[in-house]
Formats: sequence, C-alpha cells, structure tokens
Amino acid sequence: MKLKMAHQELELGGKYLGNLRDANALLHDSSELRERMDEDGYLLLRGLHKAENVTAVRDMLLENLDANEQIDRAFPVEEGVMKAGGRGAFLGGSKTLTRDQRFLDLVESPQIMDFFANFLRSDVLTFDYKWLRVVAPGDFTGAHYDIVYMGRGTHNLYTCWTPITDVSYDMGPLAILVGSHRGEGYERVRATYGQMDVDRDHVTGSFSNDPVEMVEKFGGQWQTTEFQRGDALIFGMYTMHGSINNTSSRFRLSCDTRYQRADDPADERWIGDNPPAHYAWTQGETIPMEEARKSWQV
Ligand SMILES: O=C(O)CCC(=O)C(=O)O
Repeated sequence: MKLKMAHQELELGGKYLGNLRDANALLHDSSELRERMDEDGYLLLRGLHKAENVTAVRDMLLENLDANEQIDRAFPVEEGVMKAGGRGAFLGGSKTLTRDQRFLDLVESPQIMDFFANFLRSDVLTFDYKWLRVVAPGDFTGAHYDIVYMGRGTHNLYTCWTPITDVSYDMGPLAILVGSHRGEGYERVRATYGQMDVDRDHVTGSFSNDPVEMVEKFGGQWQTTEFQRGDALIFGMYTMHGSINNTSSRFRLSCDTRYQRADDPADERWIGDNPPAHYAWTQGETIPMEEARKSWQV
C-alpha cells in the first residue's frame, strides 16, 4: 500500500515507511517505558484514554463543525465528511473548545496525568494551552521537532498526540521519523534547527516537506499506524514527526497536549489563563526554512 506524505508516495513496509510498535506490554514498569522512549523516541499506547472521553470530544467538535456548515449532511454527522468548499481549522487555544470540561476530561484525565506522574517519577503539570486540529482532506503536517515551538522551559517535556476520531491510513495519521531523536545523522540537525525558537528567530517552523530526502540524508525511517479512539502517541521534543496526507473525504480530528515535571521550569508562552502563545512567529519578515537550512549547512 502506498501512502502520500507531503509531495511523495511512500510504500508502507518499504525503506522509507514502516509501522509504529506499541508499548502497552511495558505499562506495568516505568523504567522499561523510559528505556523504550530512549530507544525509539516515542511510545504508542493503545487505549490509554477512556474511549468515552474521546467520543464526548468528537461529538462536541463535530457539532461545532456542523453548526459552522463544514459537514456534508449527505453522510451521518459522525463520519465527519467535509462539505464541498469546507476547510480545516487550527483551534489551538480556543477558549470555547479547549477549555470545555469535556475536552479537559480527556487531556487532563487521571489516566493521562497518572501515566506521566509514573513515567516522570514526579508531580506533573500540563500546559494550559492545548493544540486542537481539524485537518481537512488534502492537508498534512510537515516534518518538525516540537522544541522549536516550546523550548523555553525544560526540555524534559513530552507531547501526547491524541486522535479524536479513529484515524485510518487515508485520514492522515501522525508519522514519527524513528531514529531522529538520537541518530548520529541528526546531530547537526539537533545542534542547528533544534536550537531554534520560532518567536525569537523568525524562521518558518517545519524542517522539511521531503520525507525521502530526510531518510537519505540523515537516516532513520518514517513510521505510522492506524489509530483507534483511546490511543495515544507520546514523544519527546527532539523526535521529528509530521503527518501522512489526509486523502480521505473526512476531517481528521486530533489534539496534541504537553506534560512535564511540575518542579521543572515551564515555557511561559503556554501557561496561565491567557497564555501569550506565539507572539512573533510569522509576523513581519520571516526567513524561509530552506534559507535557514543553507546557513546551518543541513
Ligand atoms: O496533528 C498533526 O498533524 C500535527 C501534530 C503535531 O505536530 C504534534 O503533535 O506536535
């Protein structure tokens, strides 16, 4: 099976694209989970969230999209088929949606907070700002490290990517570039791009839209999977990731939220009742990533 990633088609099971492995068998032992994170740069945990919490958020979002005339009513609303002329949306920080109790019950649940408390051996906090995405047919996310967006506090910070609908291959699941968090080929990428801060440096954020070039030049393999409601994909700040293209007719709904030890410094852009968020990124003159990469020689 071929999956589209940015502007390329990759054979699933070939050199460039494989399948993520789940870490559920390690859930009883946090040191094994930490070792796996060190080794793979991610943890795929099937059924970490309660499915009913995910369903409640899915229904809330679909109702919202339907009220905004984004849903094709020729199909059941639950299928989330985009209406002709509809479009995706980045709803990160939305006060109505990401502060809704149903959303918080999913991303601040005892299941996820206890998981991180155990994994980090500490009390934990989650950023008040939450990233929520409605990814439309045709859309994808380019390859990036999260550190360039949220690196002002501890780097012992983790993203939890949560699919809110089931996400089949054609709906554009997240993909991890396995090997990118510690592979030798990435040393220079970590030392240059990985030191960047989008609000300070005024550079576009995605490192590449060429998944094949990345594997050829720096090593590793892209890996993805199909997701069911309840699954969670957790990864660190230096794990390169992006998404498969959404080639279906349906919206792919997902959120990504951040967790760290409570006694570590937190990036102030994402904390508080009114987090400042990105205050300078893409405002005014912005250096294209291709130009920045030339100057870093990567
Ligand atoms: O959902 C996506 O397409 C992007 C998510 C992402 O970049 C992240 O979780 O850090």
